Amino acid sequence: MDNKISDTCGFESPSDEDIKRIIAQHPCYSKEAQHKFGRIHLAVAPECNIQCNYCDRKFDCVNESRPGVTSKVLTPLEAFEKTKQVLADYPFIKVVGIAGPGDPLANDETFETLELIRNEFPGVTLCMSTNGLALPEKMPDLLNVRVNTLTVTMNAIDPQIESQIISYVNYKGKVYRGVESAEILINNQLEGIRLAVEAGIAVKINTVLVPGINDKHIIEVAKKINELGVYIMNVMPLICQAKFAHMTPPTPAERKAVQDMCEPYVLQMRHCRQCRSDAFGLLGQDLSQMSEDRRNAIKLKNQKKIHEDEKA
Ligand code: CLF
Ligand code: SF4
Repeated sequence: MDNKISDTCGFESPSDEDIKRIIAQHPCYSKEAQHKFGRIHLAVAPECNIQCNYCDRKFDCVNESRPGVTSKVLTPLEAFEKTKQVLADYPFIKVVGIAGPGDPLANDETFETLELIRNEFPGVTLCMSTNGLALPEKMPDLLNVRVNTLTVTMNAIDPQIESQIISYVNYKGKVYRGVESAEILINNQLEGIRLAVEAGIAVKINTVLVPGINDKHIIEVAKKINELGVYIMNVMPLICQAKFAHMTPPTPAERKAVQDMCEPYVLQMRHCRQCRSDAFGLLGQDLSQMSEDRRNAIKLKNQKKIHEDEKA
């Protein structure tokens, strides 16, 4: 029998109880949790190893984050200091995520940052969002820092369709284009997802709905990820920029129709806010975009609540 990857690197898979608790406190994995628990994104990963046709590299990774504002890239130490401060000020933040502005797995700083945070905060949920190209080879590193929740952006399982969405992949020092690049990406995504599920990581798939290209195909992605044991799927509307600047984004009704079609196969996330790669706070209440006064008011309100809870 094949060794599991978790066996080969001494990783202990979380118990079912741990996974349930992690999901219940994760604002993206649980509809209910979004109102109670927050996340902080650390923008430590500027480089990317693929080129999506809807991505303008001046901005955040559109596979997970809303583009339009360039995030300030932090060093691992700056990110660590920021995390310490934010977790102390806003204890309802339970998840620390890395989602760009490029691909986390194409940047060594991702793991330097996660290691600092894991050592200081062993109980925090570590989250990451990736295009999945480097996932199989980086899986030991993910397990080493104990990433708990992982998002892979997967827009197609058919290389012909995927090749219309990406321009190239840069894999092991070589640039691939066309169907060949799509085959490499899809194979690595599927293998990476398989390894992550096997190791007990709760996996989410983001799929960008690109009208006229993958709209009728997304149901095949849903069927496949159901087989692989993925927990939840997030169908995101295309943001039209770069090579796809001339296209028309899906309407909310078109997106809902795709979500409804996929729901029988895999749980659908319908509350995504396409947040920035440096966002923190509750989804839809991004503290990074608020004035100091407003942030302080929220901080005080929370401190008061904690004080009251302690007295009760
Ligand atoms: Fe961040 Fe993504 Fe983790 Fe959530 S976001 S890395 S899974 S902690 Fe959430 Fe934001 Fe949507 Fe992402 S609302 S863009 S799905
Ligand atoms: Fe852009 Fe993200 Fe695609 Fe990389 S993975 S090209 S950063 S959208």
